[in-house]
Amino acid sequence: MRCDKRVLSIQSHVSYGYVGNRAATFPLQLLGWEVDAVNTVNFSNHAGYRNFGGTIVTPKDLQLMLNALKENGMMGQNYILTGYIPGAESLEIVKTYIAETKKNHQCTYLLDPVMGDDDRVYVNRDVIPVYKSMLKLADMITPNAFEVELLTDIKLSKKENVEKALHVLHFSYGVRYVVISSIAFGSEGELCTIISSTGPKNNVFTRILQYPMIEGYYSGVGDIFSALLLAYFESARSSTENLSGIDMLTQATEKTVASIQGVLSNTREYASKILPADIDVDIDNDKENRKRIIRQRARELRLVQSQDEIKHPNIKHKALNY
Ligand code: PXL
Repeated sequence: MRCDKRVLSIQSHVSYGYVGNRAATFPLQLLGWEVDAVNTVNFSNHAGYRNFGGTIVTPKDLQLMLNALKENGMMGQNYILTGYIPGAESLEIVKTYIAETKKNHQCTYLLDPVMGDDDRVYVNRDVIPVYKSMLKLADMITPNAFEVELLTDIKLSKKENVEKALHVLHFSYGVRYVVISSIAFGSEGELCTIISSTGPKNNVFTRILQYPMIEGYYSGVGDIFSALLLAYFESARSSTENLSGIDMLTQATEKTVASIQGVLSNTREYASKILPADIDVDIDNDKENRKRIIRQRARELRLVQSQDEIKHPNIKHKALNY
């Protein structure tokens, strides 16, 4: 029997902290999902720390894992989520696997094209054309503004350009649900903008949600964003409310933003307590290095401590027509 809430999640693994599958799995399980996690890297901590150890899963090993899932009849998930996959060869393997799965049974694919942020690419650039070729397989995508620019070659500096880029994603690539997870328009630097848009089968409907920018950079936020969007989207889709596509996507986006604000608020509160206390970092006595590590560690998301915020998001910011 197929489970309605079962997701294959292909992302990174870290031992310490929360990015990739470590950011996605716990919130999804908390919301009642079975998560079949395939790890693309096996690192000590995220790459934002100066020092990290571990290995990238080789394309061969990734292929072996996916082959075994197939041979054992373990490909019946009704959702697939992909995130940090840092090389083109592995991404091609994932693409082939998803194409086969989608031929085999009805399944919704959320592609988060994790490539970079703030004009900085943090994967191998050879993934860009592969992601472009995967868009036709995707039902939903959650790029940030920089990733939209990489996928569409359109700079998102102005409002008209956002519409142009959405047009390319919906019509040239055929993606039905697009959520741009963060845009900072020049003069509105204080506000963070999220765009949710549906097409192309019906007309394009686009909504905009804005909230005050939360200062500081927290790794893994994009990864919980896509995981929660998937979960809240499915709960909107399976609800008895009979919502339209854009209303399902909007409800999911509003809940996702609310949850993440809760997680970030708990994280900031914790960081403000531990930073002055100079927690026990048992490392060499290079003072600057020690301080940097403490700051990084203080910014690890407080997921385990934010279960209420994830289960019962308190929506404060509503989306409007664009
Ligand atoms: O959140 C993106 C991400 C995923 N996986 C790894 C990372 C990062 C960002 O730093 O280092 C391993």
